[in-house]
Amino acid sequence: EKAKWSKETLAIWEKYGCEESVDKESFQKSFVRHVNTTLARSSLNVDNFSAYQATAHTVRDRLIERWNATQQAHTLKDPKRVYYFSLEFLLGRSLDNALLNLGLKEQFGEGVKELGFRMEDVLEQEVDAALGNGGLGRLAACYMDSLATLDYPAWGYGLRYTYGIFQQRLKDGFQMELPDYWLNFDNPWELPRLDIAIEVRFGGYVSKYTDENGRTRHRWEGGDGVQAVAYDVPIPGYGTKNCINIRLWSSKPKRQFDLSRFNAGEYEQAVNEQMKAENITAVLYPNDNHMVGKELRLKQQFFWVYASLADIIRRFKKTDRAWDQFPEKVAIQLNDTHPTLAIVELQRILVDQEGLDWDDAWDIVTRTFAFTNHTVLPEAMEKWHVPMVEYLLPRHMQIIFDINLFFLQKVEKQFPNDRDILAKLSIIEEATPQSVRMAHLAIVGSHRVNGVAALHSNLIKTTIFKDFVKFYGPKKFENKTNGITPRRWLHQANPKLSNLITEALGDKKWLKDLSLLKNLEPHAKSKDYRRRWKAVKHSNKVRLAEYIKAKTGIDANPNSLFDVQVKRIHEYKRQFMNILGVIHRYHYLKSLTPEERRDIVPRVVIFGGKAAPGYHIAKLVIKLINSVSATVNADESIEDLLKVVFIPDYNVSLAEIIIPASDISQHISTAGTEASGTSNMKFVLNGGLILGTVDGANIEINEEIGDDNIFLFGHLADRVDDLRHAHRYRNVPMDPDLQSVITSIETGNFGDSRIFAPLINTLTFGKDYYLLSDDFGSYLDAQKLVDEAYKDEDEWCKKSILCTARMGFFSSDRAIREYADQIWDLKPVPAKA
Ligand code: NTF
Repeated sequence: EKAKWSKETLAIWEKYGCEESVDKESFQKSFVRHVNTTLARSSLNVDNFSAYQATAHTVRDRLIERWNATQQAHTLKDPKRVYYFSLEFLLGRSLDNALLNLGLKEQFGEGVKELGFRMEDVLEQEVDAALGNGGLGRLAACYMDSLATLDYPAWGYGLRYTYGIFQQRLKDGFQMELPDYWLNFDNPWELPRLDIAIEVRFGGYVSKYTDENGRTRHRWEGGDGVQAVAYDVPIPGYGTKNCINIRLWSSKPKRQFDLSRFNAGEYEQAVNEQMKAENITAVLYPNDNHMVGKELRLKQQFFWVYASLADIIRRFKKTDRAWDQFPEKVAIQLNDTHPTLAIVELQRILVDQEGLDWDDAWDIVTRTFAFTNHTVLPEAMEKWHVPMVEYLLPRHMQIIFDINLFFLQKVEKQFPNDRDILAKLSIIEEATPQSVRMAHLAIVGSHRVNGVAALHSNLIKTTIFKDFVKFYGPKKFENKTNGITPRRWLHQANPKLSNLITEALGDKKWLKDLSLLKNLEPHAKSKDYRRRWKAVKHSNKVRLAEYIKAKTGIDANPNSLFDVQVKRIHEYKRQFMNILGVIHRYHYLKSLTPEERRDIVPRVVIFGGKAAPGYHIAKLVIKLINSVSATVNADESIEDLLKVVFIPDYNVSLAEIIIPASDISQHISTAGTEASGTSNMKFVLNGGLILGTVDGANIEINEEIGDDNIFLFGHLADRVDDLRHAHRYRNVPMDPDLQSVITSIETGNFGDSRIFAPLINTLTFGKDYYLLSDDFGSYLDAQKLVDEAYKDEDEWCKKSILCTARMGFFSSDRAIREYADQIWDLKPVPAKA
């Protein structure tokens, strides 16, 4: 286009195409302009929220510049790109993150102050983008931060839900869910691309025909269409000009409405189609580690992968390359099995539309995809009923059967006459009705499969996917231990600690190379440094105590030991064991003489987390925590020795307040159930110690930080099967300490005990599947060690510093480099200054 323009025209473009400045004055100029024009407000009518909007728009302008420059540079260079397919991106707030990653925090902070606002208040106005449930969605967000920071050519693809994860309120100690209508006000962190709209189809039928070469071909025809409209979310890297993109699809009706019906006066039916179309991306499914086989969810998955693949292929086709080069330009990472239909859809495009032979197409497909597994829990494994898939996606169902047929033929060849292994490996589960096992499809259609922590990656090879290892050999399966971004989880969430670290290390290089934190170790020996480290932790605890007071009315004394468990509420995560331990502590405290009490370390036990709306046992755990909280906090005889707090509506921005304030946090899943955990990494990075089981990434954290700096307890993963077997077939007596706590609940010490019967039954009739009784004794012992250790404040502080110093490995930068080198074959492409 440019070539066509006259010199004069070009000169005008260049004159005004210069970058927006980033100094204080230009901030103020943009801010006032946005107040007056974008917000259409007079300068006399600006509240904190308007100040947030004006600041956000000012930052957005600068973000878009970088976004444009990066996309242009990548288009020009046409390198291999990675596409991260994730049904969840739990981004949280964007303003503070953008200010820090762009290096604008100081001058813009000054600028806003002179205009009469405090940056802290401005930042508080932003609502979280909460398009995820928990660890899986937040991991995707950390990975995008690292991909941008390391200059990798990468895109995220996901859905733009109108409603994110529900907001949690408490009523009489019970969880209540409120819709998260996060788009109520304008969202400055997205760029609507209303011109990029892709028609997606459901239903219809398959027709067969013979092509000019005499080959039998298939065509998917008919069905109902909806539109996928693109919204782009810029993700700025830290200390680079690169800014990558997450493209989120929103569903819109194909036509405004059915004109014939409208003209016939059937207005309601006429808008029906419109409403149905908009339903698809209306709401995020609120289940963590649990599959619910709803048709709308399957529609979401297909809608998303269809639009994303069409978009990727459109980009690929611009360069006129042969199809066999597709995997040299495109890597697609499947974040769990949610996007597995992409494997089928790419095969359909190549065979039905592009006319490739099945085998050539399949080779391209398998070289393109790689699959990350995030859980071994059976209830989380995605399975779709064949009749449902057939009805919504008739051609895809045929292709799945064919993929399975060719796959099983190869299995048969390798293991002749082994019926058993065929049934075990089959993509189709033979039940009534039949189901598609999405994990099997994902493995067969990918060149690489990975778990998310060392133990987990070994477990998938020896348990759920062991027969695939027999067939493919072990090389297809590898480990990529999760990581977290130190930009958000230390620099942004804990600015005081970040400054103290920078001061000790001399510069901020550690934010891009977290292994440099090891140079903090010698400072653990400095008394003065320890004093200042402690002061930072204390002020973070004061900040959290203020938040707790404001939200719950509870007084949490910052001089107490802050003991935190914040994560989704789930039986396998064992918040139930934690609160039972609290009851045990409460009874113990009540049994002490005033003399004995003087030796007690006061504790504040803090809980937070959402339960899936249909998960009744998890909801009862929340109620029990709140009942115990009410009893204990009201018991004046206990004074400040024990406080129990449930902080409602745990989310990313709340995590940013809670995590830096923790002394000890609990990661106490039954061994072998938590694939990795990522908050464990965040706590330790912030100098919090952890109390945990030998599970997930706790194990690797232990290896890095050393036995002296972590409190591990409980049975190991290889004992779990036997212990469960014992509960099931023998009469194992309950741990006596646990028994007395249960009796206390049943006596009514924490309100009407009948409410809690189903919860208590999980330990008895439920055969204690998560092994609370087996681990309770060693849990209480570990808690005693925590109490003892905390009495020596100075020793504790040394441990705290060493924890932070030894966490370099857990940066998401390390994880992303491993993916890029070992799975994607991807090279950085800086967009340059
Ligand atoms: C979660 N899995 C795991 O439960 C966590 O242990 C892990 O840290 C995160 O993934 C990120 O890898 C899921 O949410 C899912 F979907 F697999 F159930």
